[in-house]
Amino acid sequence: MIKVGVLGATGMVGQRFIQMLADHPMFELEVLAASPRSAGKKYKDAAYWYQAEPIPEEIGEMVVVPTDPRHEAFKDVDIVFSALPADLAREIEPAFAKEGKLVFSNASAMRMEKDVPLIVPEVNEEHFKLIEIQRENRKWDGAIVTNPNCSTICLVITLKPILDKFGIEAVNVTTLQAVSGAGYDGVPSMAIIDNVIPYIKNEEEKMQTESLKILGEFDGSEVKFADFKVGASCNRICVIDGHVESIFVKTKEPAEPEDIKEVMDKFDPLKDLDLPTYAKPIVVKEEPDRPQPRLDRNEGNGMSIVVGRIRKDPIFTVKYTALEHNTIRGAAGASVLNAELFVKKYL
Ligand code: 11C
Repeated sequence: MIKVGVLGATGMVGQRFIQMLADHPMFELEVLAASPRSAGKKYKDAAYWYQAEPIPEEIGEMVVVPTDPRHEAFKDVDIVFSALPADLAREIEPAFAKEGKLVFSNASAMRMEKDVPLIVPEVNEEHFKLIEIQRENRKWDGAIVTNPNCSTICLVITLKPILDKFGIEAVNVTTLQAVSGAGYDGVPSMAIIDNVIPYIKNEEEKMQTESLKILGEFDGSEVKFADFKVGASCNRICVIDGHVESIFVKTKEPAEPEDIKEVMDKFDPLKDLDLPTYAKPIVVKEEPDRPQPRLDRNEGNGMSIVVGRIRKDPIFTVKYTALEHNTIRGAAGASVLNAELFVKKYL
């Protein structure tokens, strides 16, 4: 068992990390770290209780420590999962990497750094090789591995089988994003009932740039970004968990909706690795009114993207609707899967 810690353990994504690591066959949850406000308290008294899933009792009794890589609690920890806000992550994650820890981060701070892998295991595991360059550049014994923004993960998983088979010329996506994506600030935003907020700070830029890094090729020294354009339009809606995306794709080679369905259905690149958190990446639904967050967000324990309504588009080649559990597949589950794959194949 590899001993692990969670940074930002009391937040919305931190809680998801804990639920996913509580009884994990590869990782032993050793340290819960959070801000000075929470440090010294039992976890059950420090976290805001928002998630529906319960936290095991023994974890509730653990005492939260500060996010300090030199704190003795981290001595035997090899991996830390980071659910820190971006501004803190930029300062704290490098300090952990410098102290020899492998940081699997959900934060946006380091994602677009040239020597930092931005990984979706089913899509670009070869980008893990950037770690060697990162360690050499930064003189770290540890390393930082990031996962993308939740909306980006949903998009790139569905694009990857299309790109591999037909090539892509252009992508347009409109998102309908759940309030849990906004963290605790999202809870009061339930006041958006009977409303839609057509703006999420930096979200469109992240989707438009992160996607091209992930779908780009690592040439041995750097990632060459994918050569098509992604246009995104992002909206907040009054759903608790589950981001929905309307995706329009113009392919290079001709493709019919049936062809797209077939390549998505067959897409299962890591199925033989027996990774604990892995689930079939894309589940295609035939019913015309699916996917829906309440019915479909827990498909594959929240790790599968559910796709429906694959159909022709008169301007693009095809269009479809995709759903992702944003705090599992789009956040904590993404980091945990990155770590599982890394340990299994690259450590
Ligand atoms: C949202 N996608 O739903 C955001 C939350 O870059 O990891 C995640 C932000 C990020 O508001």
